[in-house]
Amino acid sequence: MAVLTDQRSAELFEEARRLIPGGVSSPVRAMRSVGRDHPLFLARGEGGWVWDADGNRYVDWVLSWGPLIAGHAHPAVVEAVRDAAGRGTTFGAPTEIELELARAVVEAVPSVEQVRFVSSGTEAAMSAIRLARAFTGRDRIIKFAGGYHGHADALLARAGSGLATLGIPSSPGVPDAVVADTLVAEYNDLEAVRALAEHHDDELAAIIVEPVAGNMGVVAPAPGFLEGLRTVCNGTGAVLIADEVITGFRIAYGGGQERFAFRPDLTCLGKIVGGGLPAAAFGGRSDIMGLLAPDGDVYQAGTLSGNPLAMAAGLATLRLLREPGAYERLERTSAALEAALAGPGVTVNRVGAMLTAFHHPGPVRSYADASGADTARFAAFHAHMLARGISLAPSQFEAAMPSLAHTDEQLELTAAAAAEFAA
Ligand code: KE4
Repeated sequence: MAVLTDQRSAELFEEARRLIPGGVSSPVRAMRSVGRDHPLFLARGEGGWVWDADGNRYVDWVLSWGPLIAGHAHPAVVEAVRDAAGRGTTFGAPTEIELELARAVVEAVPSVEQVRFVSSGTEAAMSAIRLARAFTGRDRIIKFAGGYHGHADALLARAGSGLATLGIPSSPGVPDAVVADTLVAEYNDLEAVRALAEHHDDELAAIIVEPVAGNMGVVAPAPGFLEGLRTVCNGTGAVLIADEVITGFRIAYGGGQERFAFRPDLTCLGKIVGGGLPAAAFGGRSDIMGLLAPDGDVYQAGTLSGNPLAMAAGLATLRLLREPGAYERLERTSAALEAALAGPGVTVNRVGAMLTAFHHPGPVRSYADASGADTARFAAFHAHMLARGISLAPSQFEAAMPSLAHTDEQLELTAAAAAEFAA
């Protein structure tokens, strides 16, 4: 399945870059970190397949960065969205279908007693941080270097130096003052978190963590790390926020908090919960969620929050995940992909249906480890695979997202293409 030409993508990109900054609506799509001078424009997807604007077919392991755990254009999801659209696309009012998805989320995610819908993971994380600050009356938050929680100002911080490790902006346009209360620690370094918490004790509002890091590439929590964060929060009165935008419904139906049996106070969800349409959510303890307007004074709002089409897509997707054998199928496909991508000089980190093939001798147990990956060799691997019709995330620091739709044929094609690179 060789790629014939990408002329149409190149032509579309020439116009796109004039009308849209960088030609894309989200930076990583530009495919610059794998050395391409233009991205592929995609036109159609079906199951684990995707076609680009030139008609080339690829096995798609990106699947829109995680929402499509049922694959592209799953008939049940398409039918649910089509049916909902026929009754109106948005009302700006509460709807029964929104309540149905809220019920499903509360039933699925162990720590979530109440939930509110938003339109992106960024909104979910931003709202959870505001809520934690209101609940505690404190301002300082701890995030982890290499952790990504969307592009809200307070979360676009990278590590400063020294114990204070006060955040410094990781993007122009983010005022120093906004990240002055964002502390940055190393993922899996529980001692560093304990020291920060001791140093900032009664100023600490929250710790926000991905139960499995997915934005430095996949890095699993060290044994005791998540429980240790729970203990730190219990000791300081800070709110523990689990950012399950990737892990939610993916590594278990109840997400990382089910798989690793830890209990956050608030949880952010995205991607899968919207079934491929713009929806995300944040939820948790009702004594915290109850501070939200209109019951409480913490303001948070959204025109399209709880959009009925996105609710329909989310519900249809969760129904597919509740079918008997769904997670066993995901595990089989993910283990097979792990084996397909393994090879000399490659360390594959996998937790359930999220994995990264680091071009790195290994082990990769931290952001510092991940940062040592050979990104040039990864870029060559990515190009090699793309030329053979296999689409991997165009960054060494992202995750492959196996789905219920991927087939043995697609796994075999992937393994064969990867083996050629290693040869
Ligand atoms: P969105 O605002 O992109 O819906 O969600 C932000 C977000 C929050 N939390 C986690 C753990 C996330 O991974 C994300 C977004 N993920 C990236 C890829 N890893 C989205 C891709 C993109 O930025 O284009």
